[in-house]
Amino acid sequence: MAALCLIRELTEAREIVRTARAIVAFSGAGLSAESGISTFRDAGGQGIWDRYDPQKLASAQGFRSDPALVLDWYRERRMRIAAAVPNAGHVALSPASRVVNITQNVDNLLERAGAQEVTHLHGSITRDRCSSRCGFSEEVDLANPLGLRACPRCGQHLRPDVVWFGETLDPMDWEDAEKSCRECDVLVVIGTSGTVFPAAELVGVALARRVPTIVVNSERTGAGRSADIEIVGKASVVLPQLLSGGR
Ligand code: BV8
Ligand code: ZN
Repeated sequence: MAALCLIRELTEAREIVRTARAIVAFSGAGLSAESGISTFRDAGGQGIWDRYDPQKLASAQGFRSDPALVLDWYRERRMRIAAAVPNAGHVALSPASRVVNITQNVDNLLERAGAQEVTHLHGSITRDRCSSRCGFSEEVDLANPLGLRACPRCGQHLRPDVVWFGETLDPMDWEDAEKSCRECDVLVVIGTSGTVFPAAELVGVALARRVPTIVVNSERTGAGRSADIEIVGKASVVLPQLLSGGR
């Protein structure tokens, strides 16, 4: 029965995508899960980090209280991302699929799959920036990430150029994302629990315009209840079928 539902939902969703003019893909950690990047909810895996709460580590407070611990966490994640390979879900979201990518993810797997102009609402783990915002920032070698170090311009600590809990999103990124969701004619919500705000509010922007909203998630989520179509399946399996239809 479930397989029949999946086929029906996928067929309906493909038709919506096929005829769409402006597709926005709003993604979360589930998009990179099959590339071996643990999600925030499933972070309680076997790794060292299952003893820590990602929300505490991904915070300015956490960095202030133990910068070395937080940077160790980012070091581990950076090396894992360097070793990861974009999965078929990332590839399906590449330029050929006419998709505007807005992601909560800080990894660079969409770019490595060929996607251009990805909006990273929560920043990017590929860069370090000055913790006192003096303006210094630089790309880091994900395969050989450096530890705690001083900003060469002002001497304060450098930190990953990501948005931590309790920090505001980059206004330009937020404005771009909201505008895309106001102008799209279909929103595909991929691999997100919809628990992190204000990012999760983007779904509401599309729903308020009665724009068709398609949720792709390996589990049934709350977002599915308000969406037009909920496809329960893995991103790397569903997205190539959903987006490969061309015009
Ligand atoms: C802010 C960067 C002003 C760091 C991250 C209301 C409005 C505004 C703010 C708040 C608000 N309510 C609460 C807040 C505060 C807070 C917040 O949202 N808290 C939550 C937890 C309640 N928000 C903030 O602090 C934001 N700042 O608004 O500033 C302000 C400040 C304070 C108070 C008010 C206003 C900043 C939030 C940004 C935090 N930074 N990342 C880093 O990554 O190192 S968020 C982090 O969480 C990641 O970006 C990650 O993407 C995200 C987790 O969400 P998901 O992506 O959804 O991942 P998750 O693991 O939860 O779910 C994975 C899903 O995938 C699951 O559904 C699973 O079923 C599915 N899945 C798994 N495998 C697959 C799959 N699906 C498909 N295929 C698969 N194979
Ligand atoms: Zn500085």
